[in-house]
Amino acid sequence: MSDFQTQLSDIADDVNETLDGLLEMDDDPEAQLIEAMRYSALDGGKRIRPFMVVASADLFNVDRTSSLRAAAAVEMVHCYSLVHDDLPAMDDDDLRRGQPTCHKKYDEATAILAGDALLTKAFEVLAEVETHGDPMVRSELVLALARAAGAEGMVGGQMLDLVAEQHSLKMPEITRLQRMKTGMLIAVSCEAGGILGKAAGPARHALRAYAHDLGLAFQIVDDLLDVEGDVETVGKATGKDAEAGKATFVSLLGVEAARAQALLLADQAAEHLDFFAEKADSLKDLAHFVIKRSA
Ligand code: GRG
Repeated sequence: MSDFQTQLSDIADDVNETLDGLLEMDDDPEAQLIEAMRYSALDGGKRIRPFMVVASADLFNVDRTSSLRAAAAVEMVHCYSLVHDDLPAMDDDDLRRGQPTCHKKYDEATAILAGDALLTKAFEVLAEVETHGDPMVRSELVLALARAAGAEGMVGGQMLDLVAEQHSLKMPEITRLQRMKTGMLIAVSCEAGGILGKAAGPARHALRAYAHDLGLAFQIVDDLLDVEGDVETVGKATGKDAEAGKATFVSLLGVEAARAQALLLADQAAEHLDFFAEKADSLKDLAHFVIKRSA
């Protein structure tokens, strides 16, 4: 395992432990809800967004308890989006992270509620004093995550994705859609470190620029995996975009040009971090990991 993969896996273990503590099982009659939340949020997933939160917070020497709680909150929002995205009313998928999707394991109503509860739990965690002693910092985290996840961010992007099924989108529209649907949660994951560390403008600007380019590179690779990946490796159904007749970066650019664009964006993302010198090496490594990933 490379140094970077060890770091990614160590942070994933720490985030799992944090999520495990935050999503405690009990034997109340509604326990199936917590069980479904744990099923959807623990075990599995690359934990890229939590890595971004912790690594960006490390740039400012933020206490690990704070960054892991913020990382767990972002991952809860991500997991909620996957649970809802897999529902029959949305993408109607049976497999996620190599396991039955939440509504297949439980039922649709439980999956809707588990998603709702993961989303709200994320904001509860950010607002708690254990996340940061300064209420302004907690409030800034809540605001940034709400903006990234809501109608002007991920949920708005998902709506655009549904609308896109009836229209053939061009490159600027696809870029906007993907920026909202996946880019903004990636952006807030990097921004969170700057918020926790009360970073000054130039540092925040560098992180924002990095996240912008990395978000697009991530999405291009996601589109490539949908075309070239196989279900066992990717852990979810592939070929869905072509089946739905959706225009993607790959359908518009072609496989080779899309791959070249992802590489260029990852290099560009890493360059934005030169501002932090070698302290940002792990985030630079992440940019290259994202474009080489097979799942
Ligand atoms: C339903 C509110 C709502 C939003 C859905 C993000 C999203 C919006 C849907 C997910 C569908 C999807 C596959 C989007 C492409 C990019 C993406 C988020 C891929 C999954 O992220 P990874 O690769 O997954 O980080 P893991 O499992 O590693 O966490």
